[in-house]
Amino acid sequence: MKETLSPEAITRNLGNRLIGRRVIFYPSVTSTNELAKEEARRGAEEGTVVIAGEQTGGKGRLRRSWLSPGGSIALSLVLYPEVAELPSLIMAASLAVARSIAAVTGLEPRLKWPNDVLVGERKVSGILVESQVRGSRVDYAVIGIGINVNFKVADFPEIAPAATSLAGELGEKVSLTALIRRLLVEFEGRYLALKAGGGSLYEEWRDSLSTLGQEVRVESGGDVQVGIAQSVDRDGSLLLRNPDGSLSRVVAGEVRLRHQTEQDST
Ligand code: BT5
Repeated sequence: MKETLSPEAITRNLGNRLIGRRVIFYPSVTSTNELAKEEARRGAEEGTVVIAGEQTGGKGRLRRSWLSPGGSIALSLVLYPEVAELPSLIMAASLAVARSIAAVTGLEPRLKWPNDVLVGERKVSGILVESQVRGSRVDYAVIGIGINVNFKVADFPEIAPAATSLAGELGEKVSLTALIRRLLVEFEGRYLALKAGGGSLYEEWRDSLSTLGQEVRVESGGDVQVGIAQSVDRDGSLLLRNPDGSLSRVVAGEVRLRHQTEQDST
């Protein structure tokens, strides 16, 4: 049976101080990030969550699109962080996604730099952080999270080769409400720790990245680099060991493991 989401079922006895005190649900929207940005511009309280049953114009990074049919989780969080906290938002969000999936399903997701959550080698979730910054002031930041939960990726040939869903992995449906609740709790813990100056977020994120130690091909702004993904910095950038032994820093980009690239080209 199809699960109908309700803000009451998500917020009831959640126990959070900030995240999800207010939940707004729409059956169908273009993009929850767009609605969350409108909420932020209107001064919505911090921690407001916009959730959709499906998105018709879901967005990825770099003007790519994100598919969110019914059975997905598509939600966006409204936050008002400090500038120095911005790079940590993707860390807090990706860890919260991975840990909530693990807690609710028993699967063991891994993180792929910079913003993917994988089960096995396939993408199960993507995260899009958008912020408006003026000088040293952040007007708002919106964290958009998409998770493939109860739909068949085989029905969407454009993503099927590299994507998976939780139900597809488990062979049974997962409660959207339970996963969203756990996600909000996992995120709040990390966000409040970040605000309090807690330092373990970066280490936890770094240690969960399956990309590190691998030979990778990085595409960034039309530029392609090949090397070993050596580590990540506290600001979230990737440190790449080049074939000549030097290190370069990649701030944003697309990473492919070399062996996958080779498979693609055959
Ligand atoms: C992302 O972009 O992974 C960020 C996705 C963020 C989606 C959330 S949903 C709630 C909120 N509202 C929005 O409008 N967006 C956020 P990127 O790394 O650029 O990956 C996009 C690429 O992933 C696409 O070009 C496809 O190849 C692939 N893709 C699209 N939909 C997918 C899906 N459902 N599962 C796996 N891969 C997908």
